[in-house]
Amino acid sequence: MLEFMVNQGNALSHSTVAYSATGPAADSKSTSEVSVGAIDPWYGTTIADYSSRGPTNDGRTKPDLSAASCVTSSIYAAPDCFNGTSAATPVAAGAAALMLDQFPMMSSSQLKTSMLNNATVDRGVTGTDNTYGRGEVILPTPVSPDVTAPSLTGPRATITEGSALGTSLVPYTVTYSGSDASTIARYEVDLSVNGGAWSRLYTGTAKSVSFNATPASRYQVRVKAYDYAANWRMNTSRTFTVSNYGDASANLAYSTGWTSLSATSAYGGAYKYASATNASVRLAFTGDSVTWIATKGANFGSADVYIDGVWKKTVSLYSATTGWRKAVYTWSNTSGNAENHAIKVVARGDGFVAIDSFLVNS
Ligand SMILES: [Ca+2]
Ligand SMILES: [Ca+2]
Ligand SMILES: [Ca+2]
Repeated sequence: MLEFMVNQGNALSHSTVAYSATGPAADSKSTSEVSVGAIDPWYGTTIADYSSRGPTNDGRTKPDLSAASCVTSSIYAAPDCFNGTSAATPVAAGAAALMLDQFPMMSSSQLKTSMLNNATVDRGVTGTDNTYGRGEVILPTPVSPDVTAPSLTGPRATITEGSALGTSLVPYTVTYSGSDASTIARYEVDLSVNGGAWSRLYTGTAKSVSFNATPASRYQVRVKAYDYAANWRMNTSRTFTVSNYGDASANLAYSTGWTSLSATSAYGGAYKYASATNASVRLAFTGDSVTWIATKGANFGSADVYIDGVWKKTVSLYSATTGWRKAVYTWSNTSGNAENHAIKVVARGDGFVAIDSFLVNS
């Protein structure tokens, strides 16, 4: 049904649903949009008869909230007042601006959620309704502003265990962790290569990010953690580089019984393998982490890995399909600084064990 009416004697208007606008002024499906009902007068608790009711034509509850209307100002002095949802909307916007001033890192949709959850008082029927929305905007008692920067551990960069190397590139994972009383709003992670300018690697709330490193290049990562009040702390890693100790490296001390095999898919074009129980290889290195690169396959078995003579893990190289350049094991020290350590791989005798390379982060 189409109804026509005369609006204050000035213009011919039409209405489709009682109390409802003929069309939306903005996309009310937007997660950042706030539809505001008018409580008139401002000192009352009752919705104005002119304030649009929900639901929307597609059944969503509206308005989102309500705010005071019929307010006085330098322009609208008592006994006159500025009314309508035209007045209620800037009242809600002013409250939103105050909340944003306290927590400037909130996104618009987070601000909307925070307003609904923390700055409304229920009106009308209990709970969210199609007349008042979540309720009337009443700002809570101000809390002491957060002026404390987040705490931040890391960043720490290590070769990604379980990954497959490229023919040259080495997948790295950068980890870090922040905490804050008003929670972490976001991290910004930057990467510098060979002392060059910082480039943005990541922005978001995840506590790790990946990048590919080239052996012998020098890297630095830095992480900036923001809380919602826009306090921040930034930590920068030391400069690090990945050193490749290939299967034929003179630094690798092999027991007897190892055979070298050329394979174009292997890292550096070759790997060594052994199958005898206790066939072993040892690498003494200086770094903060070491990664064993191996070939995997159906005839492959497992090996025990020791760091500085202490058993760490039994690693299986079995795979139904052949896997090349696999980072099968990564060990990291606790300090994050380059130290002298040794890794030893000892075959368990249940199949082939492959040494393709050891990569050291130094
Ligand atoms: Ca209600
Ligand atoms: Ca803080
Ligand atoms: Ca190799």
